Amino acid sequence: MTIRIGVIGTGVMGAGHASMLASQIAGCEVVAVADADEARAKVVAGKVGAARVFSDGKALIGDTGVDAVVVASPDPTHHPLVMECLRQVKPVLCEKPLGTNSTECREIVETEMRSGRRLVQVGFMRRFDPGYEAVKAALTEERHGLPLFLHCIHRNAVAASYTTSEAIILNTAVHEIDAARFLLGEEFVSATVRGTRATRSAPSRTPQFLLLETASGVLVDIEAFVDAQYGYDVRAELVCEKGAMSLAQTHAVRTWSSGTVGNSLYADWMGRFDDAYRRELQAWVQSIRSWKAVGASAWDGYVSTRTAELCLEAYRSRQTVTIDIEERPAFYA
Ligand code: ISE
Repeated sequence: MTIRIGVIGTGVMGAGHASMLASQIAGCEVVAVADADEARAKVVAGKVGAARVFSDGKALIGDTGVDAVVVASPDPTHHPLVMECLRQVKPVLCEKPLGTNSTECREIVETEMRSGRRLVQVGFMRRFDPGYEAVKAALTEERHGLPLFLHCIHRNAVAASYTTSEAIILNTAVHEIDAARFLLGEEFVSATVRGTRATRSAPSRTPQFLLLETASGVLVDIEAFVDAQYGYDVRAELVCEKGAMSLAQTHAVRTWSSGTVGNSLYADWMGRFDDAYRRELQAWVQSIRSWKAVGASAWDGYVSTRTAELCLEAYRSRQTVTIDIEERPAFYA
């Protein structure tokens, strides 16, 4: 059975997902594309061979020829579109964040639980990155003993001019929040957050430094800096009792020139996590066929946003904030 997919949103992420689904993912076809900018949707639909184009995401979800939906439209549309997918009982892969706040995410969780079926996957693609997967496997087997520190770096070359200090926590550092939960398999209990001074290339926002503690006492630090100018750079090093593991950097090219040797960097996440996106999409399509959910759940979407919100509180108050996440419902075990 070929899964007929509708893609909502044709910006960088939506266009990327549509093209990957159409050309590299087995067991599916892209049959419909939606974007408020219908002309842009038409261009993407033409490239991926989708016959139907919509300017309204909800109309795409209601199309009887669409079996499953990718939501990659602007963040404020995620909650209403995912709620509509739940109403229409259609599996949905929603880009992060699941909602603009934890109340919206919680409503999705409650509605999905009432439906009795796991229909929502959140696009935290790092869970499908071979590097993060290898670190998780080593941790699960306790190959290097128990974890003590997780050092994370998340640098973007440039951010959109409207990006705020708050968005650096809610939209950028939230990746590390989810990745740390995925690796360590536990929740955070406290957060302290500070901004540095602003940089001269982006005076309206400050790079962020987050220090979080998990329930078992692992310390996780996150540098989130979206104006690093030189390229996209994501790193993580996990220090355990008798060994340490660091994500191998994946590089496009190594260059010898002018007396130096160096690796080129990807410009953004689309290149660095290309493999992770492909594996995420393939796993999602397979999960629809087998009705066995994979990846980050709606619960993970809720917890990551709730944790990021509390980090925001810690940033604003300059106080250490307690994080008290409710027990995970058995539905998401
Ligand atoms: C963006 O939305 C992403 O999801 C990227 O992975 C991240 O690096 C970037 O900072 C976000 O704005």
